[in-house]
Amino acid sequence: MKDIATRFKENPLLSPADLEPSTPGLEITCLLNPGVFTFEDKTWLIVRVAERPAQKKNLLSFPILTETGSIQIIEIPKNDPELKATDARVINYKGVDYLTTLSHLRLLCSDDGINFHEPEGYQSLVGQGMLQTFGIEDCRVTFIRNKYYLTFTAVSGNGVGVGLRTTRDWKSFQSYGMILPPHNKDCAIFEEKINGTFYALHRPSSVDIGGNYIWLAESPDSIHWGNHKCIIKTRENSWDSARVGAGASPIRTSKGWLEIYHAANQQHQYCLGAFLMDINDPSIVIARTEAPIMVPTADYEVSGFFGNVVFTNGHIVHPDGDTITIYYGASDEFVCGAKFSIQEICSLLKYDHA
Ligand code: MAN
Repeated sequence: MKDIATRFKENPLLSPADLEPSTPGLEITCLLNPGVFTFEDKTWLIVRVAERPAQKKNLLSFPILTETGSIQIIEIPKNDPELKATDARVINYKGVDYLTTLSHLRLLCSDDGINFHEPEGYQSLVGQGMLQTFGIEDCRVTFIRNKYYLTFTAVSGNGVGVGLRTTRDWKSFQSYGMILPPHNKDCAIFEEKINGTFYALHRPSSVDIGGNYIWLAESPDSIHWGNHKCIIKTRENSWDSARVGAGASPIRTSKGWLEIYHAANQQHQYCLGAFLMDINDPSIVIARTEAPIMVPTADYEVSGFFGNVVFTNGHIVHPDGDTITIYYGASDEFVCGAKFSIQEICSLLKYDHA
């Protein structure tokens, strides 16, 4: 299927072998889903680094964090009848779910938006406490008034929720624990307050009635969220039939807030689409793309740790006001870049399909 993304010819920009593992005995299995921001005139990625030990033939092994922050390795014989391992990303053992890798977040920067390196003097962000023992993932970065707000997925045996940390200098961080409890992820705070109120998109999941839909919430302080509204649902028999989730913060355009979102179908293929919200009241969805704007087609998107995935949670809007570079995770293993035109995305919005 054709899409409207102009992929960087340098893709993949980053592969697991490009960085050093955090800890002796672990390997980087996946580099994926970077949050994106500008700081000191450079483009920065806060990339998800997913690690595990080198896998032995008959053993499945993965790290988890203890509540005090040390790493513990769990090893399970592959032929154990109590092991259910059908998804590369998550397993169930003796009735308990685990992730097959442990993720932390690492800072990279670049002068040209293509070649990234790890600058000296900046530390990784790692899981802290009992709600992040399976790691932290997929960070969105929102910049409001000299402060960066980091919303990320916090995973533990207690469930998957949204954590918040803030920083001004990327060296010291303030942690606010879990701001949206399980099951919730894909949280992106708007880069402007509307009438003095913070807004965020997020993705609670309902196991029985309901589904995996995008919701909007309001907050007086970015920590306490309320007035939740469900604004974007999955569509039957479509590329976005199983799960939908927000990408990065919405982009202000003359037509409204433009959000690029990801969605999976029943076969776990992840594509990108877009929708438009009213500029003064983002709970009003004005329009939505019918077809995806990006579909996994390149080799590095089709095959990898978890193939057929393009997933974005970070972008840069260029000074021309029309070009955006999205950075994205390809097949849950590589970090890639692609350019879009905001006008072209807007031309594909269907005003009667919201
Ligand atoms: C899903 C996938 C994984 C992720 C977990 C926890 O299984 O998105 O990549 O690690 O959720 O967030």
